[in-house]
Amino acid sequence: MRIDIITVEPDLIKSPFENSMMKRAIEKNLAEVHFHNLREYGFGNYRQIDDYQFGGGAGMVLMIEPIAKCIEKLKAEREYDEVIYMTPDAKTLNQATANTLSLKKNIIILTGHYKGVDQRVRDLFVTREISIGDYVLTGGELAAAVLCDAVIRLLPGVLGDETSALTDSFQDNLLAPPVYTRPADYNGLKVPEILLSGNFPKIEEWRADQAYKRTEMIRPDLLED
Ligand code: 6GU
Repeated sequence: MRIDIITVEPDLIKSPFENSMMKRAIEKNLAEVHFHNLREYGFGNYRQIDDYQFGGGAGMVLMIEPIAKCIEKLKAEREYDEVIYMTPDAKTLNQATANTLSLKKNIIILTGHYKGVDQRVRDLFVTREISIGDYVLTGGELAAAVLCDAVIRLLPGVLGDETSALTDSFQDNLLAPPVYTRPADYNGLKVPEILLSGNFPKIEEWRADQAYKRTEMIRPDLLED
């Protein structure tokens, strides 16, 4: 999978890709990630990329031309399955969307800043808009890194244990059950007996029950869909 990220703050977004799982995925050539500094497509000596909004109002808006130049350059080089715009005024990211995107070959992710982008960018280029939750971030960069993490870890070969992505919270729309490791007794706080029993069918039953109870308690909304 190839991901092209268009951003005003490349340095802000790079570090998650240089560590841990995403770094390994990139080193193993399972994911290819490229950063494009929108500023390089700006106007004039100051490389201007934003301007005041028509109709008045606080906050600068990213202009269409620099973004169009960058997207059109990329599209001339290869075909893209999606152009995703990260913005708080969109549907929120969930596991189903991450699963869908993990099957794509080439995607562009555009991250907004300031008051966002000129609406015509969204009308003309964007195929999907994603928010990561009901709160406002300064820019879409961290949100884009979150999206990439959720997607890249699903690519075949990225996670060591092939089954582990399938038993994540949300893969079945349930929260994950509690997990324990050594010691079996910490100052009298004991690990549930069933986990030490070696009875794997019973253990799976217990885990499913715990996942359901935890979901009912913390995220009953997940049980509604
Ligand atoms: Cl994608 N961008 C911004 N700026 N804020 C957000 C967001 C995205 N998702 C949640 N809050």
